[in-house]
Amino acid sequence: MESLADKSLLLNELDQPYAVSPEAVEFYRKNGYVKLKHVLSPAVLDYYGAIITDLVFRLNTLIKPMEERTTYERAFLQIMNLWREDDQAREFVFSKRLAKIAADLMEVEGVRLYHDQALYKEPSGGITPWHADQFYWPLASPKTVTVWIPFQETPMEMGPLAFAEGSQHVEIGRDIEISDESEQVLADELQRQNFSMNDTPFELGEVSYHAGWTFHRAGPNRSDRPRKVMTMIYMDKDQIISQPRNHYQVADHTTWLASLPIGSKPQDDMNPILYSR
Ligand SMILES: O=C(O)CCC(=O)C(=O)O
Repeated sequence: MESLADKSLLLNELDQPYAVSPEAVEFYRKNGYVKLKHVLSPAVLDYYGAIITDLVFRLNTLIKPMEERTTYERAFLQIMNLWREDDQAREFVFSKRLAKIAADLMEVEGVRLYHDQALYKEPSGGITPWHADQFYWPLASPKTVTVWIPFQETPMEMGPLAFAEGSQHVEIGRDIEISDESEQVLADELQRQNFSMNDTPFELGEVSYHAGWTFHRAGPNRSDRPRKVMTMIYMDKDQIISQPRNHYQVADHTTWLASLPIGSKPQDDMNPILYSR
């Protein structure tokens, strides 16, 4: 059990700004992602990792054996909007430190939460196929970014997140959902267009931020431990809801944007502003 003093240290860390260097902003603008070290301490990762892990295993409903799952289901357990389930998960998701980094990288005045999601790749979990997230989102501008936070050091055998550098600038494969087909078609196309790939381990405390249109994937989890990851998806606070272009976007409009009118801004109830300058 944390003492009150220890807990306030953790909360303070989640609130304090992290210095994003001009080089990191430039790297993100060019490559559509950036990996940043020493963003969260082992104490914060330990404490909130335990809370989020507990929620994941309590709320998870995907219990079929691996052999009976689709490629998507083999990739991870996916539990969404934990901030609405638990006050301590909300403390983590509402971290100003993490939200300000998102605003700094996107070079915007402030960010709203689109939603959060825990992505736990179980031991023997499969690949996360190549994809770009914004395919799923009825959002007008490309000013969206996901922070990917591993709760443990993540060596290659656990399936760290990998990125096709600069792929947010090209309009390939923007109509393909996560699937065996996306893995095949996008791997071929990204290679044909000579995109270099960053596929490297994550140290403890290191996180990545990737833009909504940046292509990314992850390898399988060959270790005997779950790859525990929490993510938050942020959008420019002035983001506008666009006409859904596929059935996933229709569902997202209802689930994450409260079915607000097309052309309007998301609202605080479902999509709170987490940082504003
Ligand atoms: O964690 C993974 O394997 C995939 C993560 C991902 O696709 C995302 O956060 O957008």
